[in-house]
Amino acid sequence: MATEETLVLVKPDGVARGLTGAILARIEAKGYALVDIRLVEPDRETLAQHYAEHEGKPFYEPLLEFMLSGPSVAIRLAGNRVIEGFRSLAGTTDPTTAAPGTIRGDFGRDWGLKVQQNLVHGSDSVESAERELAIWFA
Ligand code: DAT
Ligand code: MG
Repeated sequence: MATEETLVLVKPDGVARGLTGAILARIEAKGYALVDIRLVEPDRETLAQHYAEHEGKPFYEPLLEFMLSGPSVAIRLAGNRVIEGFRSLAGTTDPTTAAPGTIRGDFGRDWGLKVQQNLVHGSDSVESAERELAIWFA
């Protein structure tokens, strides 16, 4: 058994739409452990660190603006292969085409939806998880 930790964010759209509880229910139903959880209002510098890999891409500025638009919920989540497992729960990046049964597929609204409004973030590797957890749970 490979117990791991990952960083999950319920992004501003998820918090604003009152979906934090529904998202947490899926995480808990899967059996993952909430190690730490907090409401966060990150500044631009924190977000620039978090999304450093995307700097310079066309969606970078809109992504940061969106992430600055309201509070998020940051979660330190533990479980067996939780990094891959949470990304599977979340679904693919674009909520318009994310599979039904996933957080993004079920809660992503199709009208005027922007790709960045995809409700959650999950680390994509052990290295990313360590780096991102250090940013959000310093
Ligand atoms: P993920 O969040 O699935 O790991 P990512 O790391 O490639 O996706 O991108 C980070 C965020 O940036 C993603 O959650 C939403 C936004 N994004 C990615 N690709 C995009 C695109 N083509 N247009 C608009 N926003 C995009
Ligand atoms: Mg990513």
